Amino acid sequence: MTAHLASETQRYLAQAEEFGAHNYHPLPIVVSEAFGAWVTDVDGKRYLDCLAAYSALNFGHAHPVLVDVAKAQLDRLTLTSRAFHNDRLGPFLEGLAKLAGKDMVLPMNTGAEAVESAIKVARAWGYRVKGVEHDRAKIIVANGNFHGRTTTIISFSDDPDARDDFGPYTPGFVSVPYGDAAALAAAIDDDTVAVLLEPIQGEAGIVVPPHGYLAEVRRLTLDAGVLFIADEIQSGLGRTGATFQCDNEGVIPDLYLLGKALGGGIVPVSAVVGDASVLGVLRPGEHGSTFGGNPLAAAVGLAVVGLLETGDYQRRARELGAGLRARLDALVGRGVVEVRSVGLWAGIDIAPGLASGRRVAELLAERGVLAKDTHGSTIRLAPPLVVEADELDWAVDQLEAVLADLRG
Ligand code: IF1
Repeated sequence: MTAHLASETQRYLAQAEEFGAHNYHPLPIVVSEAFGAWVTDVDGKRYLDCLAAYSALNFGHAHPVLVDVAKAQLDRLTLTSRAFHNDRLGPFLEGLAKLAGKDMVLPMNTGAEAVESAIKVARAWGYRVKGVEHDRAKIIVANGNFHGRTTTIISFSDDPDARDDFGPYTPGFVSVPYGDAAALAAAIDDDTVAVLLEPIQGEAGIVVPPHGYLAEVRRLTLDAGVLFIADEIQSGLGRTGATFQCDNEGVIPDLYLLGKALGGGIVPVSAVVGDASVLGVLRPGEHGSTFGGNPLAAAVGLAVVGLLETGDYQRRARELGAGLRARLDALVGRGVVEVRSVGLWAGIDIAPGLASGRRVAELLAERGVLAKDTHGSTIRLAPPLVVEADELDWAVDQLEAVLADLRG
């Protein structure tokens, strides 16, 4: 299988196979360095990165501003725990809160931690503010969701790969069809404390709900006294041409869940961002994290906020995304059955029977384009927002050629 690969790559593949848990099936590419939208493997081959670590690299690999901030902080202070204050956390919390137009930030590390934190906050808010009977809180989620890999989060997943054999499962979640506001309305009852949704479902294949769905969810949750929690961990921070995908729908959730690109592709940084009326329910000692809000993460996170405040990355995603979408639409009927995209985030459904998404990703890699398949036959494109128009054109040229070869 790997005989055709260069020797350096083969060596690393064998090492990972022998010593690593087999919870992934990566493409046989061993990246050793990267800058901007391009990565280089151990054998010197260059690839255009059209995955951007699932949108954790919105600002590209080794963004100079972010690397400089990280390097400076490494020589000053990297960790204190939250037993003490540090001089980087406050500026980050204020900057992020103001970027989101909210009062308060709960800093964590991974996206799943932000989701888990929001579940705890929503439940505590339900009992302490809304007056829901203890241990009866319910949170409405959507079919096809992906919010992380912890046991509570996979308890409300409907993906067998994500949840099978990991029970017993955490109760208190109700799943409804994504995009169906009437179904969501019918699921709300007196024990409902929150609705948790991805504004666009990423892992499901960049599933964009009908325009107006999120606004209707916001109206329903406001009317019912239920929190609206938007998981913008993948859709947020410039990816869809706005600071948050909720902005594109004119919606302000009670809580934004952020992660991935918040750490600039350098350190894990996540956060729950919301109003004091919600996040203020937490009391000292009720929640925390060893690394949450550490000075290195906060320094990088504040620099990321600075990049987003320019609006440049959101504009690039909008403008470049329009050109990308036009190119991809031209592939429909030529090996592609459907394209979904917002900003620089696209899901491309390959014609059934032509090839699996995995096979298309392998063939794209041979041509120097890194992309990821999802759910069988969808290819995701999510390049860093620093990508150039001609590079995107070149990437679509490679996809066009792969499809032409497959169609024979
Ligand atoms: C893997 C998927 C994407 C996320 C949303 C929370 C999290 C994620 C909307 C949790 C994380 C990552 C996880 C990573 C691959 C990637 C992924 F394929 F798994 F589903 F993006 F679609 N909310 N998504 O997308 O954040 O704890 O990972 O920091 O598990 O392989 P995390």
